[in-house]
Amino acid sequence: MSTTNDALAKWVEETAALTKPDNIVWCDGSDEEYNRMVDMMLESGTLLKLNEETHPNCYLHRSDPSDVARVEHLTFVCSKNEEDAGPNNHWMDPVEATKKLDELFDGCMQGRTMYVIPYCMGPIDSPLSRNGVEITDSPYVVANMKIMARIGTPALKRIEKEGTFVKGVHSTGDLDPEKRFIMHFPEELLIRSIGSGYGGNALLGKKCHALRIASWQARTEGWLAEHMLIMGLESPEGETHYVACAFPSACGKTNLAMLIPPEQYNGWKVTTVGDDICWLHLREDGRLWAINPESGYFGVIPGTNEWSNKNAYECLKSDAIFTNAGVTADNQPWWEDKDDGMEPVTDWKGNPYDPEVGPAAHPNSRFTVSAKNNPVYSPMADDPNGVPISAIIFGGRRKELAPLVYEAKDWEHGVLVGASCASEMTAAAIGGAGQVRRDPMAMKPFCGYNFADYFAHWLTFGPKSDKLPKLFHVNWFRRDQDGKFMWPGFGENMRVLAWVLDRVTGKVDARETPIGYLPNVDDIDIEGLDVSKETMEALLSVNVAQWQDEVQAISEYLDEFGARTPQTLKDELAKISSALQSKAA
Ligand code: OXD
Ligand code: MN
Repeated sequence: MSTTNDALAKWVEETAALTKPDNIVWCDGSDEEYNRMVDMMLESGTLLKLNEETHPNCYLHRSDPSDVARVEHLTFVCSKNEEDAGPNNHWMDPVEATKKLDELFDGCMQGRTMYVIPYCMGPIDSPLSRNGVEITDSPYVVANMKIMARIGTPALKRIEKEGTFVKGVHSTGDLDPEKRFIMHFPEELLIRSIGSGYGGNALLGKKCHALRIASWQARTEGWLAEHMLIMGLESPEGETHYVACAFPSACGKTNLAMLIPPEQYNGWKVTTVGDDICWLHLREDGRLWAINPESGYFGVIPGTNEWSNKNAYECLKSDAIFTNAGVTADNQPWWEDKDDGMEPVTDWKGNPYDPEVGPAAHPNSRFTVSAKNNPVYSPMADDPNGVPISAIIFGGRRKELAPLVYEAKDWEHGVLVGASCASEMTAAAIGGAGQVRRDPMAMKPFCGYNFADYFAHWLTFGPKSDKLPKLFHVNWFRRDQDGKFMWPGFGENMRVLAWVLDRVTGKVDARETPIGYLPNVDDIDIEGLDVSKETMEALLSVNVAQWQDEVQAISEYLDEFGARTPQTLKDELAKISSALQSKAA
């Protein structure tokens, strides 16, 4: 196989000349090809077969122990102008970066096969989708890309018709962390990644293309590429609203996207359009329409059980790739809080399991599974038009301060709410777990350009339409004085979503506070929950002194972006500051 697209043919040739593979394979995306990759990896020991009876067609991959998460410190945006990457990104001069990478890529595929994977992010027939081609020397990447994106012949046909595509070159290199780089050249729509096989660093359609490069593309083309789940909420009356939620990595997007409503919401139907990435376009009808560019889930395994996420748990029963899970004596995958009464015998490194040494599954162990495995998969995920979004919900993981839920006063205020999100870091990236950091719109690791310009881009939508989604903020992670979570989370989050929908449809009033509209305490249904009214009052209160400190911290954060910070955000912050001031007085 080859291609009629000259630019693609030439780039593949040039890449092969540099990396010197033994042979080149163009991926057609077929099931046979997937099976061939699996067989090869079983042979080489890259994959291990799991219990065929309990987990048909499931495999375990154990990564190099140094290669288990995204590496933000080794991830660069190499725009021509450093200011365009902004203080939110590591930057390297593109000439210097190219020189460094050319040396590392030189001959790196000797003795290996080079795979060329044409892919399409989004439904093949959607004008909102975008094309890419990943070149890789990893069969693990080919197999995972097959699950995560629409790859192969249909994507290549689309590329040949449209001409444009994002280029991504990936090599696992020798997995030496000293020679690991994930580099983005947005002006060239180019990604070069070496030294890691981990999903976020190696499946280039995902974070590198669909977020970092796409966010840049989206700005120039007038749309938004966001780190958001997309879910459908259908009421018993048959009215469906779609909401998009931006939470940082490993903060429960997959769980929320597949939520099973508690008993008193019988008759409600939740469906998943996407669990991680959302591309938003403003249409002639004045609404923001969303597609999920992916076709699979690359989810965090630990904590997934029948109660926390039954739908994900079901997804994992067949046709899944597990990366860095533990294993039971009868060769079933195992992880912390699986709660199935089984015991692991082997840990994620392949050593005999010893709780004194560490967990059985790595805290950032992952599953890769087709979205079609999800019992509540929304067929709208394949609709070329996407879905209209009624509400966008920002959030983070914060022990204190941020209430359970609040609504922004308008679009401009909502952009400030998104821009000032902060969250405790998780195991999804190497370093810093537990530390609170600003994570605007959950895009800190993923925005491919200067955050100040990104905020300004968000603000441009405000004047364009009066039918934009309402903007909200949630925090499922508040803790009490004993460190215990105050809100049960998981399926019970439906109670908060119900309030959000009531606000969208104008069915319920709210209290105006300096930080936004908060629910009246009785408007969040807590029937059947072990949560007291006092706890709800605490979850739905605004601590004026703490918020005054927060406003100061947000102001300092916005100043980090210098003159590029939109004045509108500063004005919005000043309004909050003076409202807090009058409360304090
Ligand atoms: C992910 C992440 O894998 O955000 O989705 O790290
Ligand atoms: Mn993510």
